[in-house]
Amino acid sequence: MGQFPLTLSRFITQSQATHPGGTGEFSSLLAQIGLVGKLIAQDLRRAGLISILGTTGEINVQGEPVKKLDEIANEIFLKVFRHGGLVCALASEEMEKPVLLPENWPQAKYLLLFDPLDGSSNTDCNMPLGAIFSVVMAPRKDRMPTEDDLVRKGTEQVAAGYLLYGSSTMLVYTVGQGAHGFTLEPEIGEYLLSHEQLHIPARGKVYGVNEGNYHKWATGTKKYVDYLKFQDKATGRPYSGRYSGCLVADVHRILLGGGLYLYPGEMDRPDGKLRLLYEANPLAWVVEQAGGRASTGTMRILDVEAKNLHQRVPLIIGSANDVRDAEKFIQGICEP
Ligand code: AFP
Repeated sequence: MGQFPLTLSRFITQSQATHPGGTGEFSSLLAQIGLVGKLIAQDLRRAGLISILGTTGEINVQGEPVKKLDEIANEIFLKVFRHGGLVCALASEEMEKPVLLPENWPQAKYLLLFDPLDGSSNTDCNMPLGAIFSVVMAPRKDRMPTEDDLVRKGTEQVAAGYLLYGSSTMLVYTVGQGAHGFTLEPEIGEYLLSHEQLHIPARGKVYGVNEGNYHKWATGTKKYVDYLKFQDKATGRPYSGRYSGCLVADVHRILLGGGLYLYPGEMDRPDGKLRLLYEANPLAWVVEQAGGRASTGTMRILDVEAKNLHQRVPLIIGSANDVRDAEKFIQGICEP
């Protein structure tokens, strides 16, 4: 009989055993993320049948219409972590202000930032969706964390990753020892190790970007995307365009097969659309841990100074050599 695949909790326990001082708390924290994933996936599977598609009529802090499923997913994160006892403050892309959990303090030492439902325009058409999470430590033991304590640089993350709701549900995470992927086995309700030590190829043949925004891009970005489409067998061009409207799904494809995803700055939106704390930082860390690169076009994402909870940032992420090429075009160092 073949070897039975490792479950998420067993994999984390084994990894922790190699780290003196490991308390087992990460194992519980990631198990709670896994539980969130199961609960949200369950709702998504039946969404068309139980009147939870469409919008709530509200506009969120990002100025976007709130989908019913955005709200449901956000509530699931809050419920699971409020009762989980490991987190004492949470911030979400969907909420203007963080939720502080004094009832979990001082024993809870983690702070959680999350995008509860990434790609929510995909909800009504049965396309992939995701969730993204980032964990940092509460900086002080002598007082409850404040909003400012959640606003941290990407290099300060202690765990990060995403849930992908596609043809299967996956959890991909890093705690700084590589990036690993688990697939939910629905029959037994367990996440099983399916992608150990992910490694992104140094170069790919796929690019993902919303080209409808082409006219708003800076010249360097336009030149780079034109370059990707230009035929040149020696450098493997043209690249194939793949864009789902769900960052998690697009980055996951690139993590497995190489290439790059871009959400660049635009004329009227120089920092682009994506959020530093809920989207760019956690995905940047996962991709770097898999050997890739994540950049604003001019600097490493993980080194960007975080100034506020809902800060936006241009994101170019994927295979190291592809991202380097994009940086050269954006910085005007390279011409086609
Ligand atoms: P939501 O998380 O608000 O649904 O936004 C999705 C997203 O942040 C990311 O998942 C997509 O790649 C990107 O926005 C799509 O944006 P455009 O519709 O502007 O291409």
